[in-house]
Amino acid sequence: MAAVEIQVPDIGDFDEVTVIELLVKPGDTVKADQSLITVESDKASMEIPSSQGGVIKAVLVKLGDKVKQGSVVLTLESDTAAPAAAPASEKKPAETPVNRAQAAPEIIATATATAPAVAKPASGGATAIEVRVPDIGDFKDVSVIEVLVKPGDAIKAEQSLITVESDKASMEIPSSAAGVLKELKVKLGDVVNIGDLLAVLEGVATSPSPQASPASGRGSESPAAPTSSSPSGGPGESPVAPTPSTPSTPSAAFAGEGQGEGGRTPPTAALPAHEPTSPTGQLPHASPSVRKFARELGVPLAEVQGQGPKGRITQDDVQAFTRSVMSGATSTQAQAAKAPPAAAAASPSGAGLNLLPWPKIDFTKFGPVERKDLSRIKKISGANLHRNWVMIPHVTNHDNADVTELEAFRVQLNKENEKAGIKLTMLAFAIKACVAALKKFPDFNTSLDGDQLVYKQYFHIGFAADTPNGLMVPVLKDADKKGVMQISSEMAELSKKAREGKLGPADMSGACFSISSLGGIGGRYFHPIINAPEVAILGLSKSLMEPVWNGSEFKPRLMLPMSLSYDHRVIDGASAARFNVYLGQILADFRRVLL
Ligand code: CAO
Repeated sequence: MAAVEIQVPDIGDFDEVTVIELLVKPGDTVKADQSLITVESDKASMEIPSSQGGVIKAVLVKLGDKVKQGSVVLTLESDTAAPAAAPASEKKPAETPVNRAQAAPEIIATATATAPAVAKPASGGATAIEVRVPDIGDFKDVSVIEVLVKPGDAIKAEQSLITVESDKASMEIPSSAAGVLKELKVKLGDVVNIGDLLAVLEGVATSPSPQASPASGRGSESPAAPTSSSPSGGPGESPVAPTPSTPSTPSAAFAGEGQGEGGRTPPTAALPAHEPTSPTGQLPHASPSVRKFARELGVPLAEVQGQGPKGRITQDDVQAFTRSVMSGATSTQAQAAKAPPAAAAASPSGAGLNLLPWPKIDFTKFGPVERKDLSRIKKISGANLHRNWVMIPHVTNHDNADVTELEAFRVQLNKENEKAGIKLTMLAFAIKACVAALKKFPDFNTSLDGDQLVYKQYFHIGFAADTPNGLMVPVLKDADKKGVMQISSEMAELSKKAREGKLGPADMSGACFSISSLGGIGGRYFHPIINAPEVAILGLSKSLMEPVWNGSEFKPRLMLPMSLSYDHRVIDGASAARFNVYLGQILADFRRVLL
């Protein structure tokens, strides 16, 4: 192992910058390209990455220090051989105990300048909002290397629109206003400068105001999210981190389990429903890594109280916010020391769980291995599944539905509609049957919100879809108002979009109840995990012919296994059994749907 000094790399036109955040401490193991500190000039903040991996021996800067290119940030025991930059040390270790390693100039920048947005009245009460390139400091003629949105997209304030790159850094340019994207004025490869028109949004004047942003003050800041300037990126990191917007409302926070790859789709939040604080009209001030961290957890940064210098949001703040929401209070509420409501299954001490650390095993000791990064969808849905599994007291009721007649009816309908290319699947009937059961047992169509149950008067049904990128849960809206034919064709459309990674946030939000059907694959009964804040989910397995006793003889009947998981805080076991029995009755005789 070699001792190495990590220096501030060439940070472009920035002369002296202030250390505003320490992201590591002595003893930490860091990877090459991992961010070590955040520095800030008057124009941008950026993270200084480590040029190599190793264990940190000493951090040589502190908050508030001024640093510039060449300043030594820290020393570490490198986990690689001494770099070429320090050949002398290999020859004369006694003379040069610490190798000097020049960090690669890979900078992750956050635009902290104003992103002007000018509102112009348009027809129909809507407002046309022009979004321009904000003051991005000393960067000139930066190239558009990524376009993150498309016309028709609903844009949130602060959502990244494009990624631009100079020779020193890349950064995402956020929208300063919310609205529907009418026109994108730039394309890949275009070169842009401060003031260039990026996009025209159509929106209503809400907070933040679509009027021209003031030139100073935190409220006018338009922080962008992290990107790495080099295509080489860090290990396991996409070179340009997608910047979906953070959800700002509880409903957005539960926009389905899986999300699209490619950064156009907001992440699913890993947080339970909570009351958002009233918008301040100010955009949050946080470093790229903290933004990324917040996005991964689904934490709406606008609601986090920054405790760092100048109100900057740190990783600790995001974690504290997560803990407070997990315990049923927002950070502000937590400060007010409110008692957690019933929805908070995990109290602050419970949320910690105090479990043994995850086993760290060198698998290569036992045989050859290959490592692959989890897909983005797996990471997001994993966080959701884990939370739901831990926070919801699940019980699963298993039952069978006799679908002999229904299957015959389905096959007959499919024959009749073969020419029209319409194919009805059992899942479409199951969705319709679930709507009838939800109407009869309204407790299943609720969400727990503190000490209250929210009864929904609409019937949007989520269904789990297996896609090459992982599990997605598109939502079939207003299933009560649709026939089985329409449900089938919409399901086919949504499944196709899911497989192609084209589901938008609206396609995945608002579900009241979900169905996970493994019937096309196989298996008998399973334990589906509830998709919070829903309170129940139905798992369907493969139907098989079984001998069923009809009181006088065994008859072959097609039996569909149903596994209904329910949140025991909301639903009693008896209700769940009744729900399943009723569902079975409908599926056995579909005319009951009409009753
Ligand atoms: N019993 C027996 N056969 C069934 C069945 C059941 N319960 N459900 C479906 N089938 C049959 C269908 O009739 C079809 O057969 P034919 O081609 O002969 O008509 C075949 O299985 C394939 O059906 P399908 O899966 O394409 O269609 P679907 O409407 O049942 O399901 C979808 C659509 C999107 C839900 C499904 O493709 C899928 O992705 N399933 C996996 C869901 C999943 O991963 N759940 C786990 C979530 S938790 O990790």
